[in-house]
Amino acid sequence: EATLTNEASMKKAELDDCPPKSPHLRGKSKLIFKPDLTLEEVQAENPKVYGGRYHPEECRALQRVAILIPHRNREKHLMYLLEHLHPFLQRQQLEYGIYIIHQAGSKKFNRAKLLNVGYLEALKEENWDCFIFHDVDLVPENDLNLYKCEDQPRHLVVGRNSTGYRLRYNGYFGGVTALSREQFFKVNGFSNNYWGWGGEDDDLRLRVELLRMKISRPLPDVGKYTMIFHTRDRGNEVNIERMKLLHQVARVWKRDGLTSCTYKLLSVEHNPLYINITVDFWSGA
Ligand code: UD2
Ligand code: MN
Repeated sequence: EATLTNEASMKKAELDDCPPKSPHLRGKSKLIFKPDLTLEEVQAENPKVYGGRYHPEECRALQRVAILIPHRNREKHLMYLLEHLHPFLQRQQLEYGIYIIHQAGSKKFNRAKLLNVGYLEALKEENWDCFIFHDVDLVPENDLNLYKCEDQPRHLVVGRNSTGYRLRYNGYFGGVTALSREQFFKVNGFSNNYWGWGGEDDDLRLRVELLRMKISRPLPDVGKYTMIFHTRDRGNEVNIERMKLLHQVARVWKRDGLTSCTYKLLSVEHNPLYINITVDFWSGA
């Protein structure tokens, strides 16, 4: 087994770098969500993905990218996202892994803390260059929207179908964001204290600004997403504490984040199309 792994990585090292612009990009495409789609079909459409990971065969990818998706009870959304995201990322010639971070139990949902867990756990298996923090229900419409990191944090959702494809408000940093390993480490990740809906994305923006980084975005025509319709989930009710929390970011960010993220890891499973990490935030605490 050790020899096999060595041979595989030697083969990768011999390849030339992928070109700055992938020849496989298509631009905008019409998204279709087949009502009777199954995960087996998505698997059959993606024979080159192993254990949730892929790397181009023809060249050495410019970045290694981990896609982190917070999840609970959205299986259908997850299936549609996987169906679209795998070919999308492959057309971009990226080396990538898709991680689903699943919150066990039915207590209040914590998107931000799940994403901290994803970052910490993904780095245990690969030194990823770039992290994409991705809602499960947002499907990118244009493959010119590159899922890689730059010298400043990026916000990839300029608009979506449900809001007329306009930025929701100035400074909005929700939905899908790209931060390099170093950028996310510098801001100490997300806050762990946002339980329920809202605020955690603004908190991350404030951290980024406190560290004098500048957020960049793709052009409106490129940063387009379809959000699969949903209502507010049970266990993710609006967080009425969020304004109070947002007022203390500058004071607490150094001790609330990656450095204070405690959790109980229940399982890490390498499924064909994604790596599933299940965590519990309460047991023993
Ligand atoms: C917005 C933001 C989102 C986040 C949220 C506030 C956009 C496009 N998205 O999403 O990034 O800031 O507001 O917290 O602006 N989830 C589950 N199961 C649940 C609840 C949530 O899997 O029971 C995950 C899932 O990945 C979902 C995400 O959390 O996409 C955000 O939750 P939402 O979709 O209910 O919130 P939404 O659309 O207002
Ligand atoms: Mn949503």
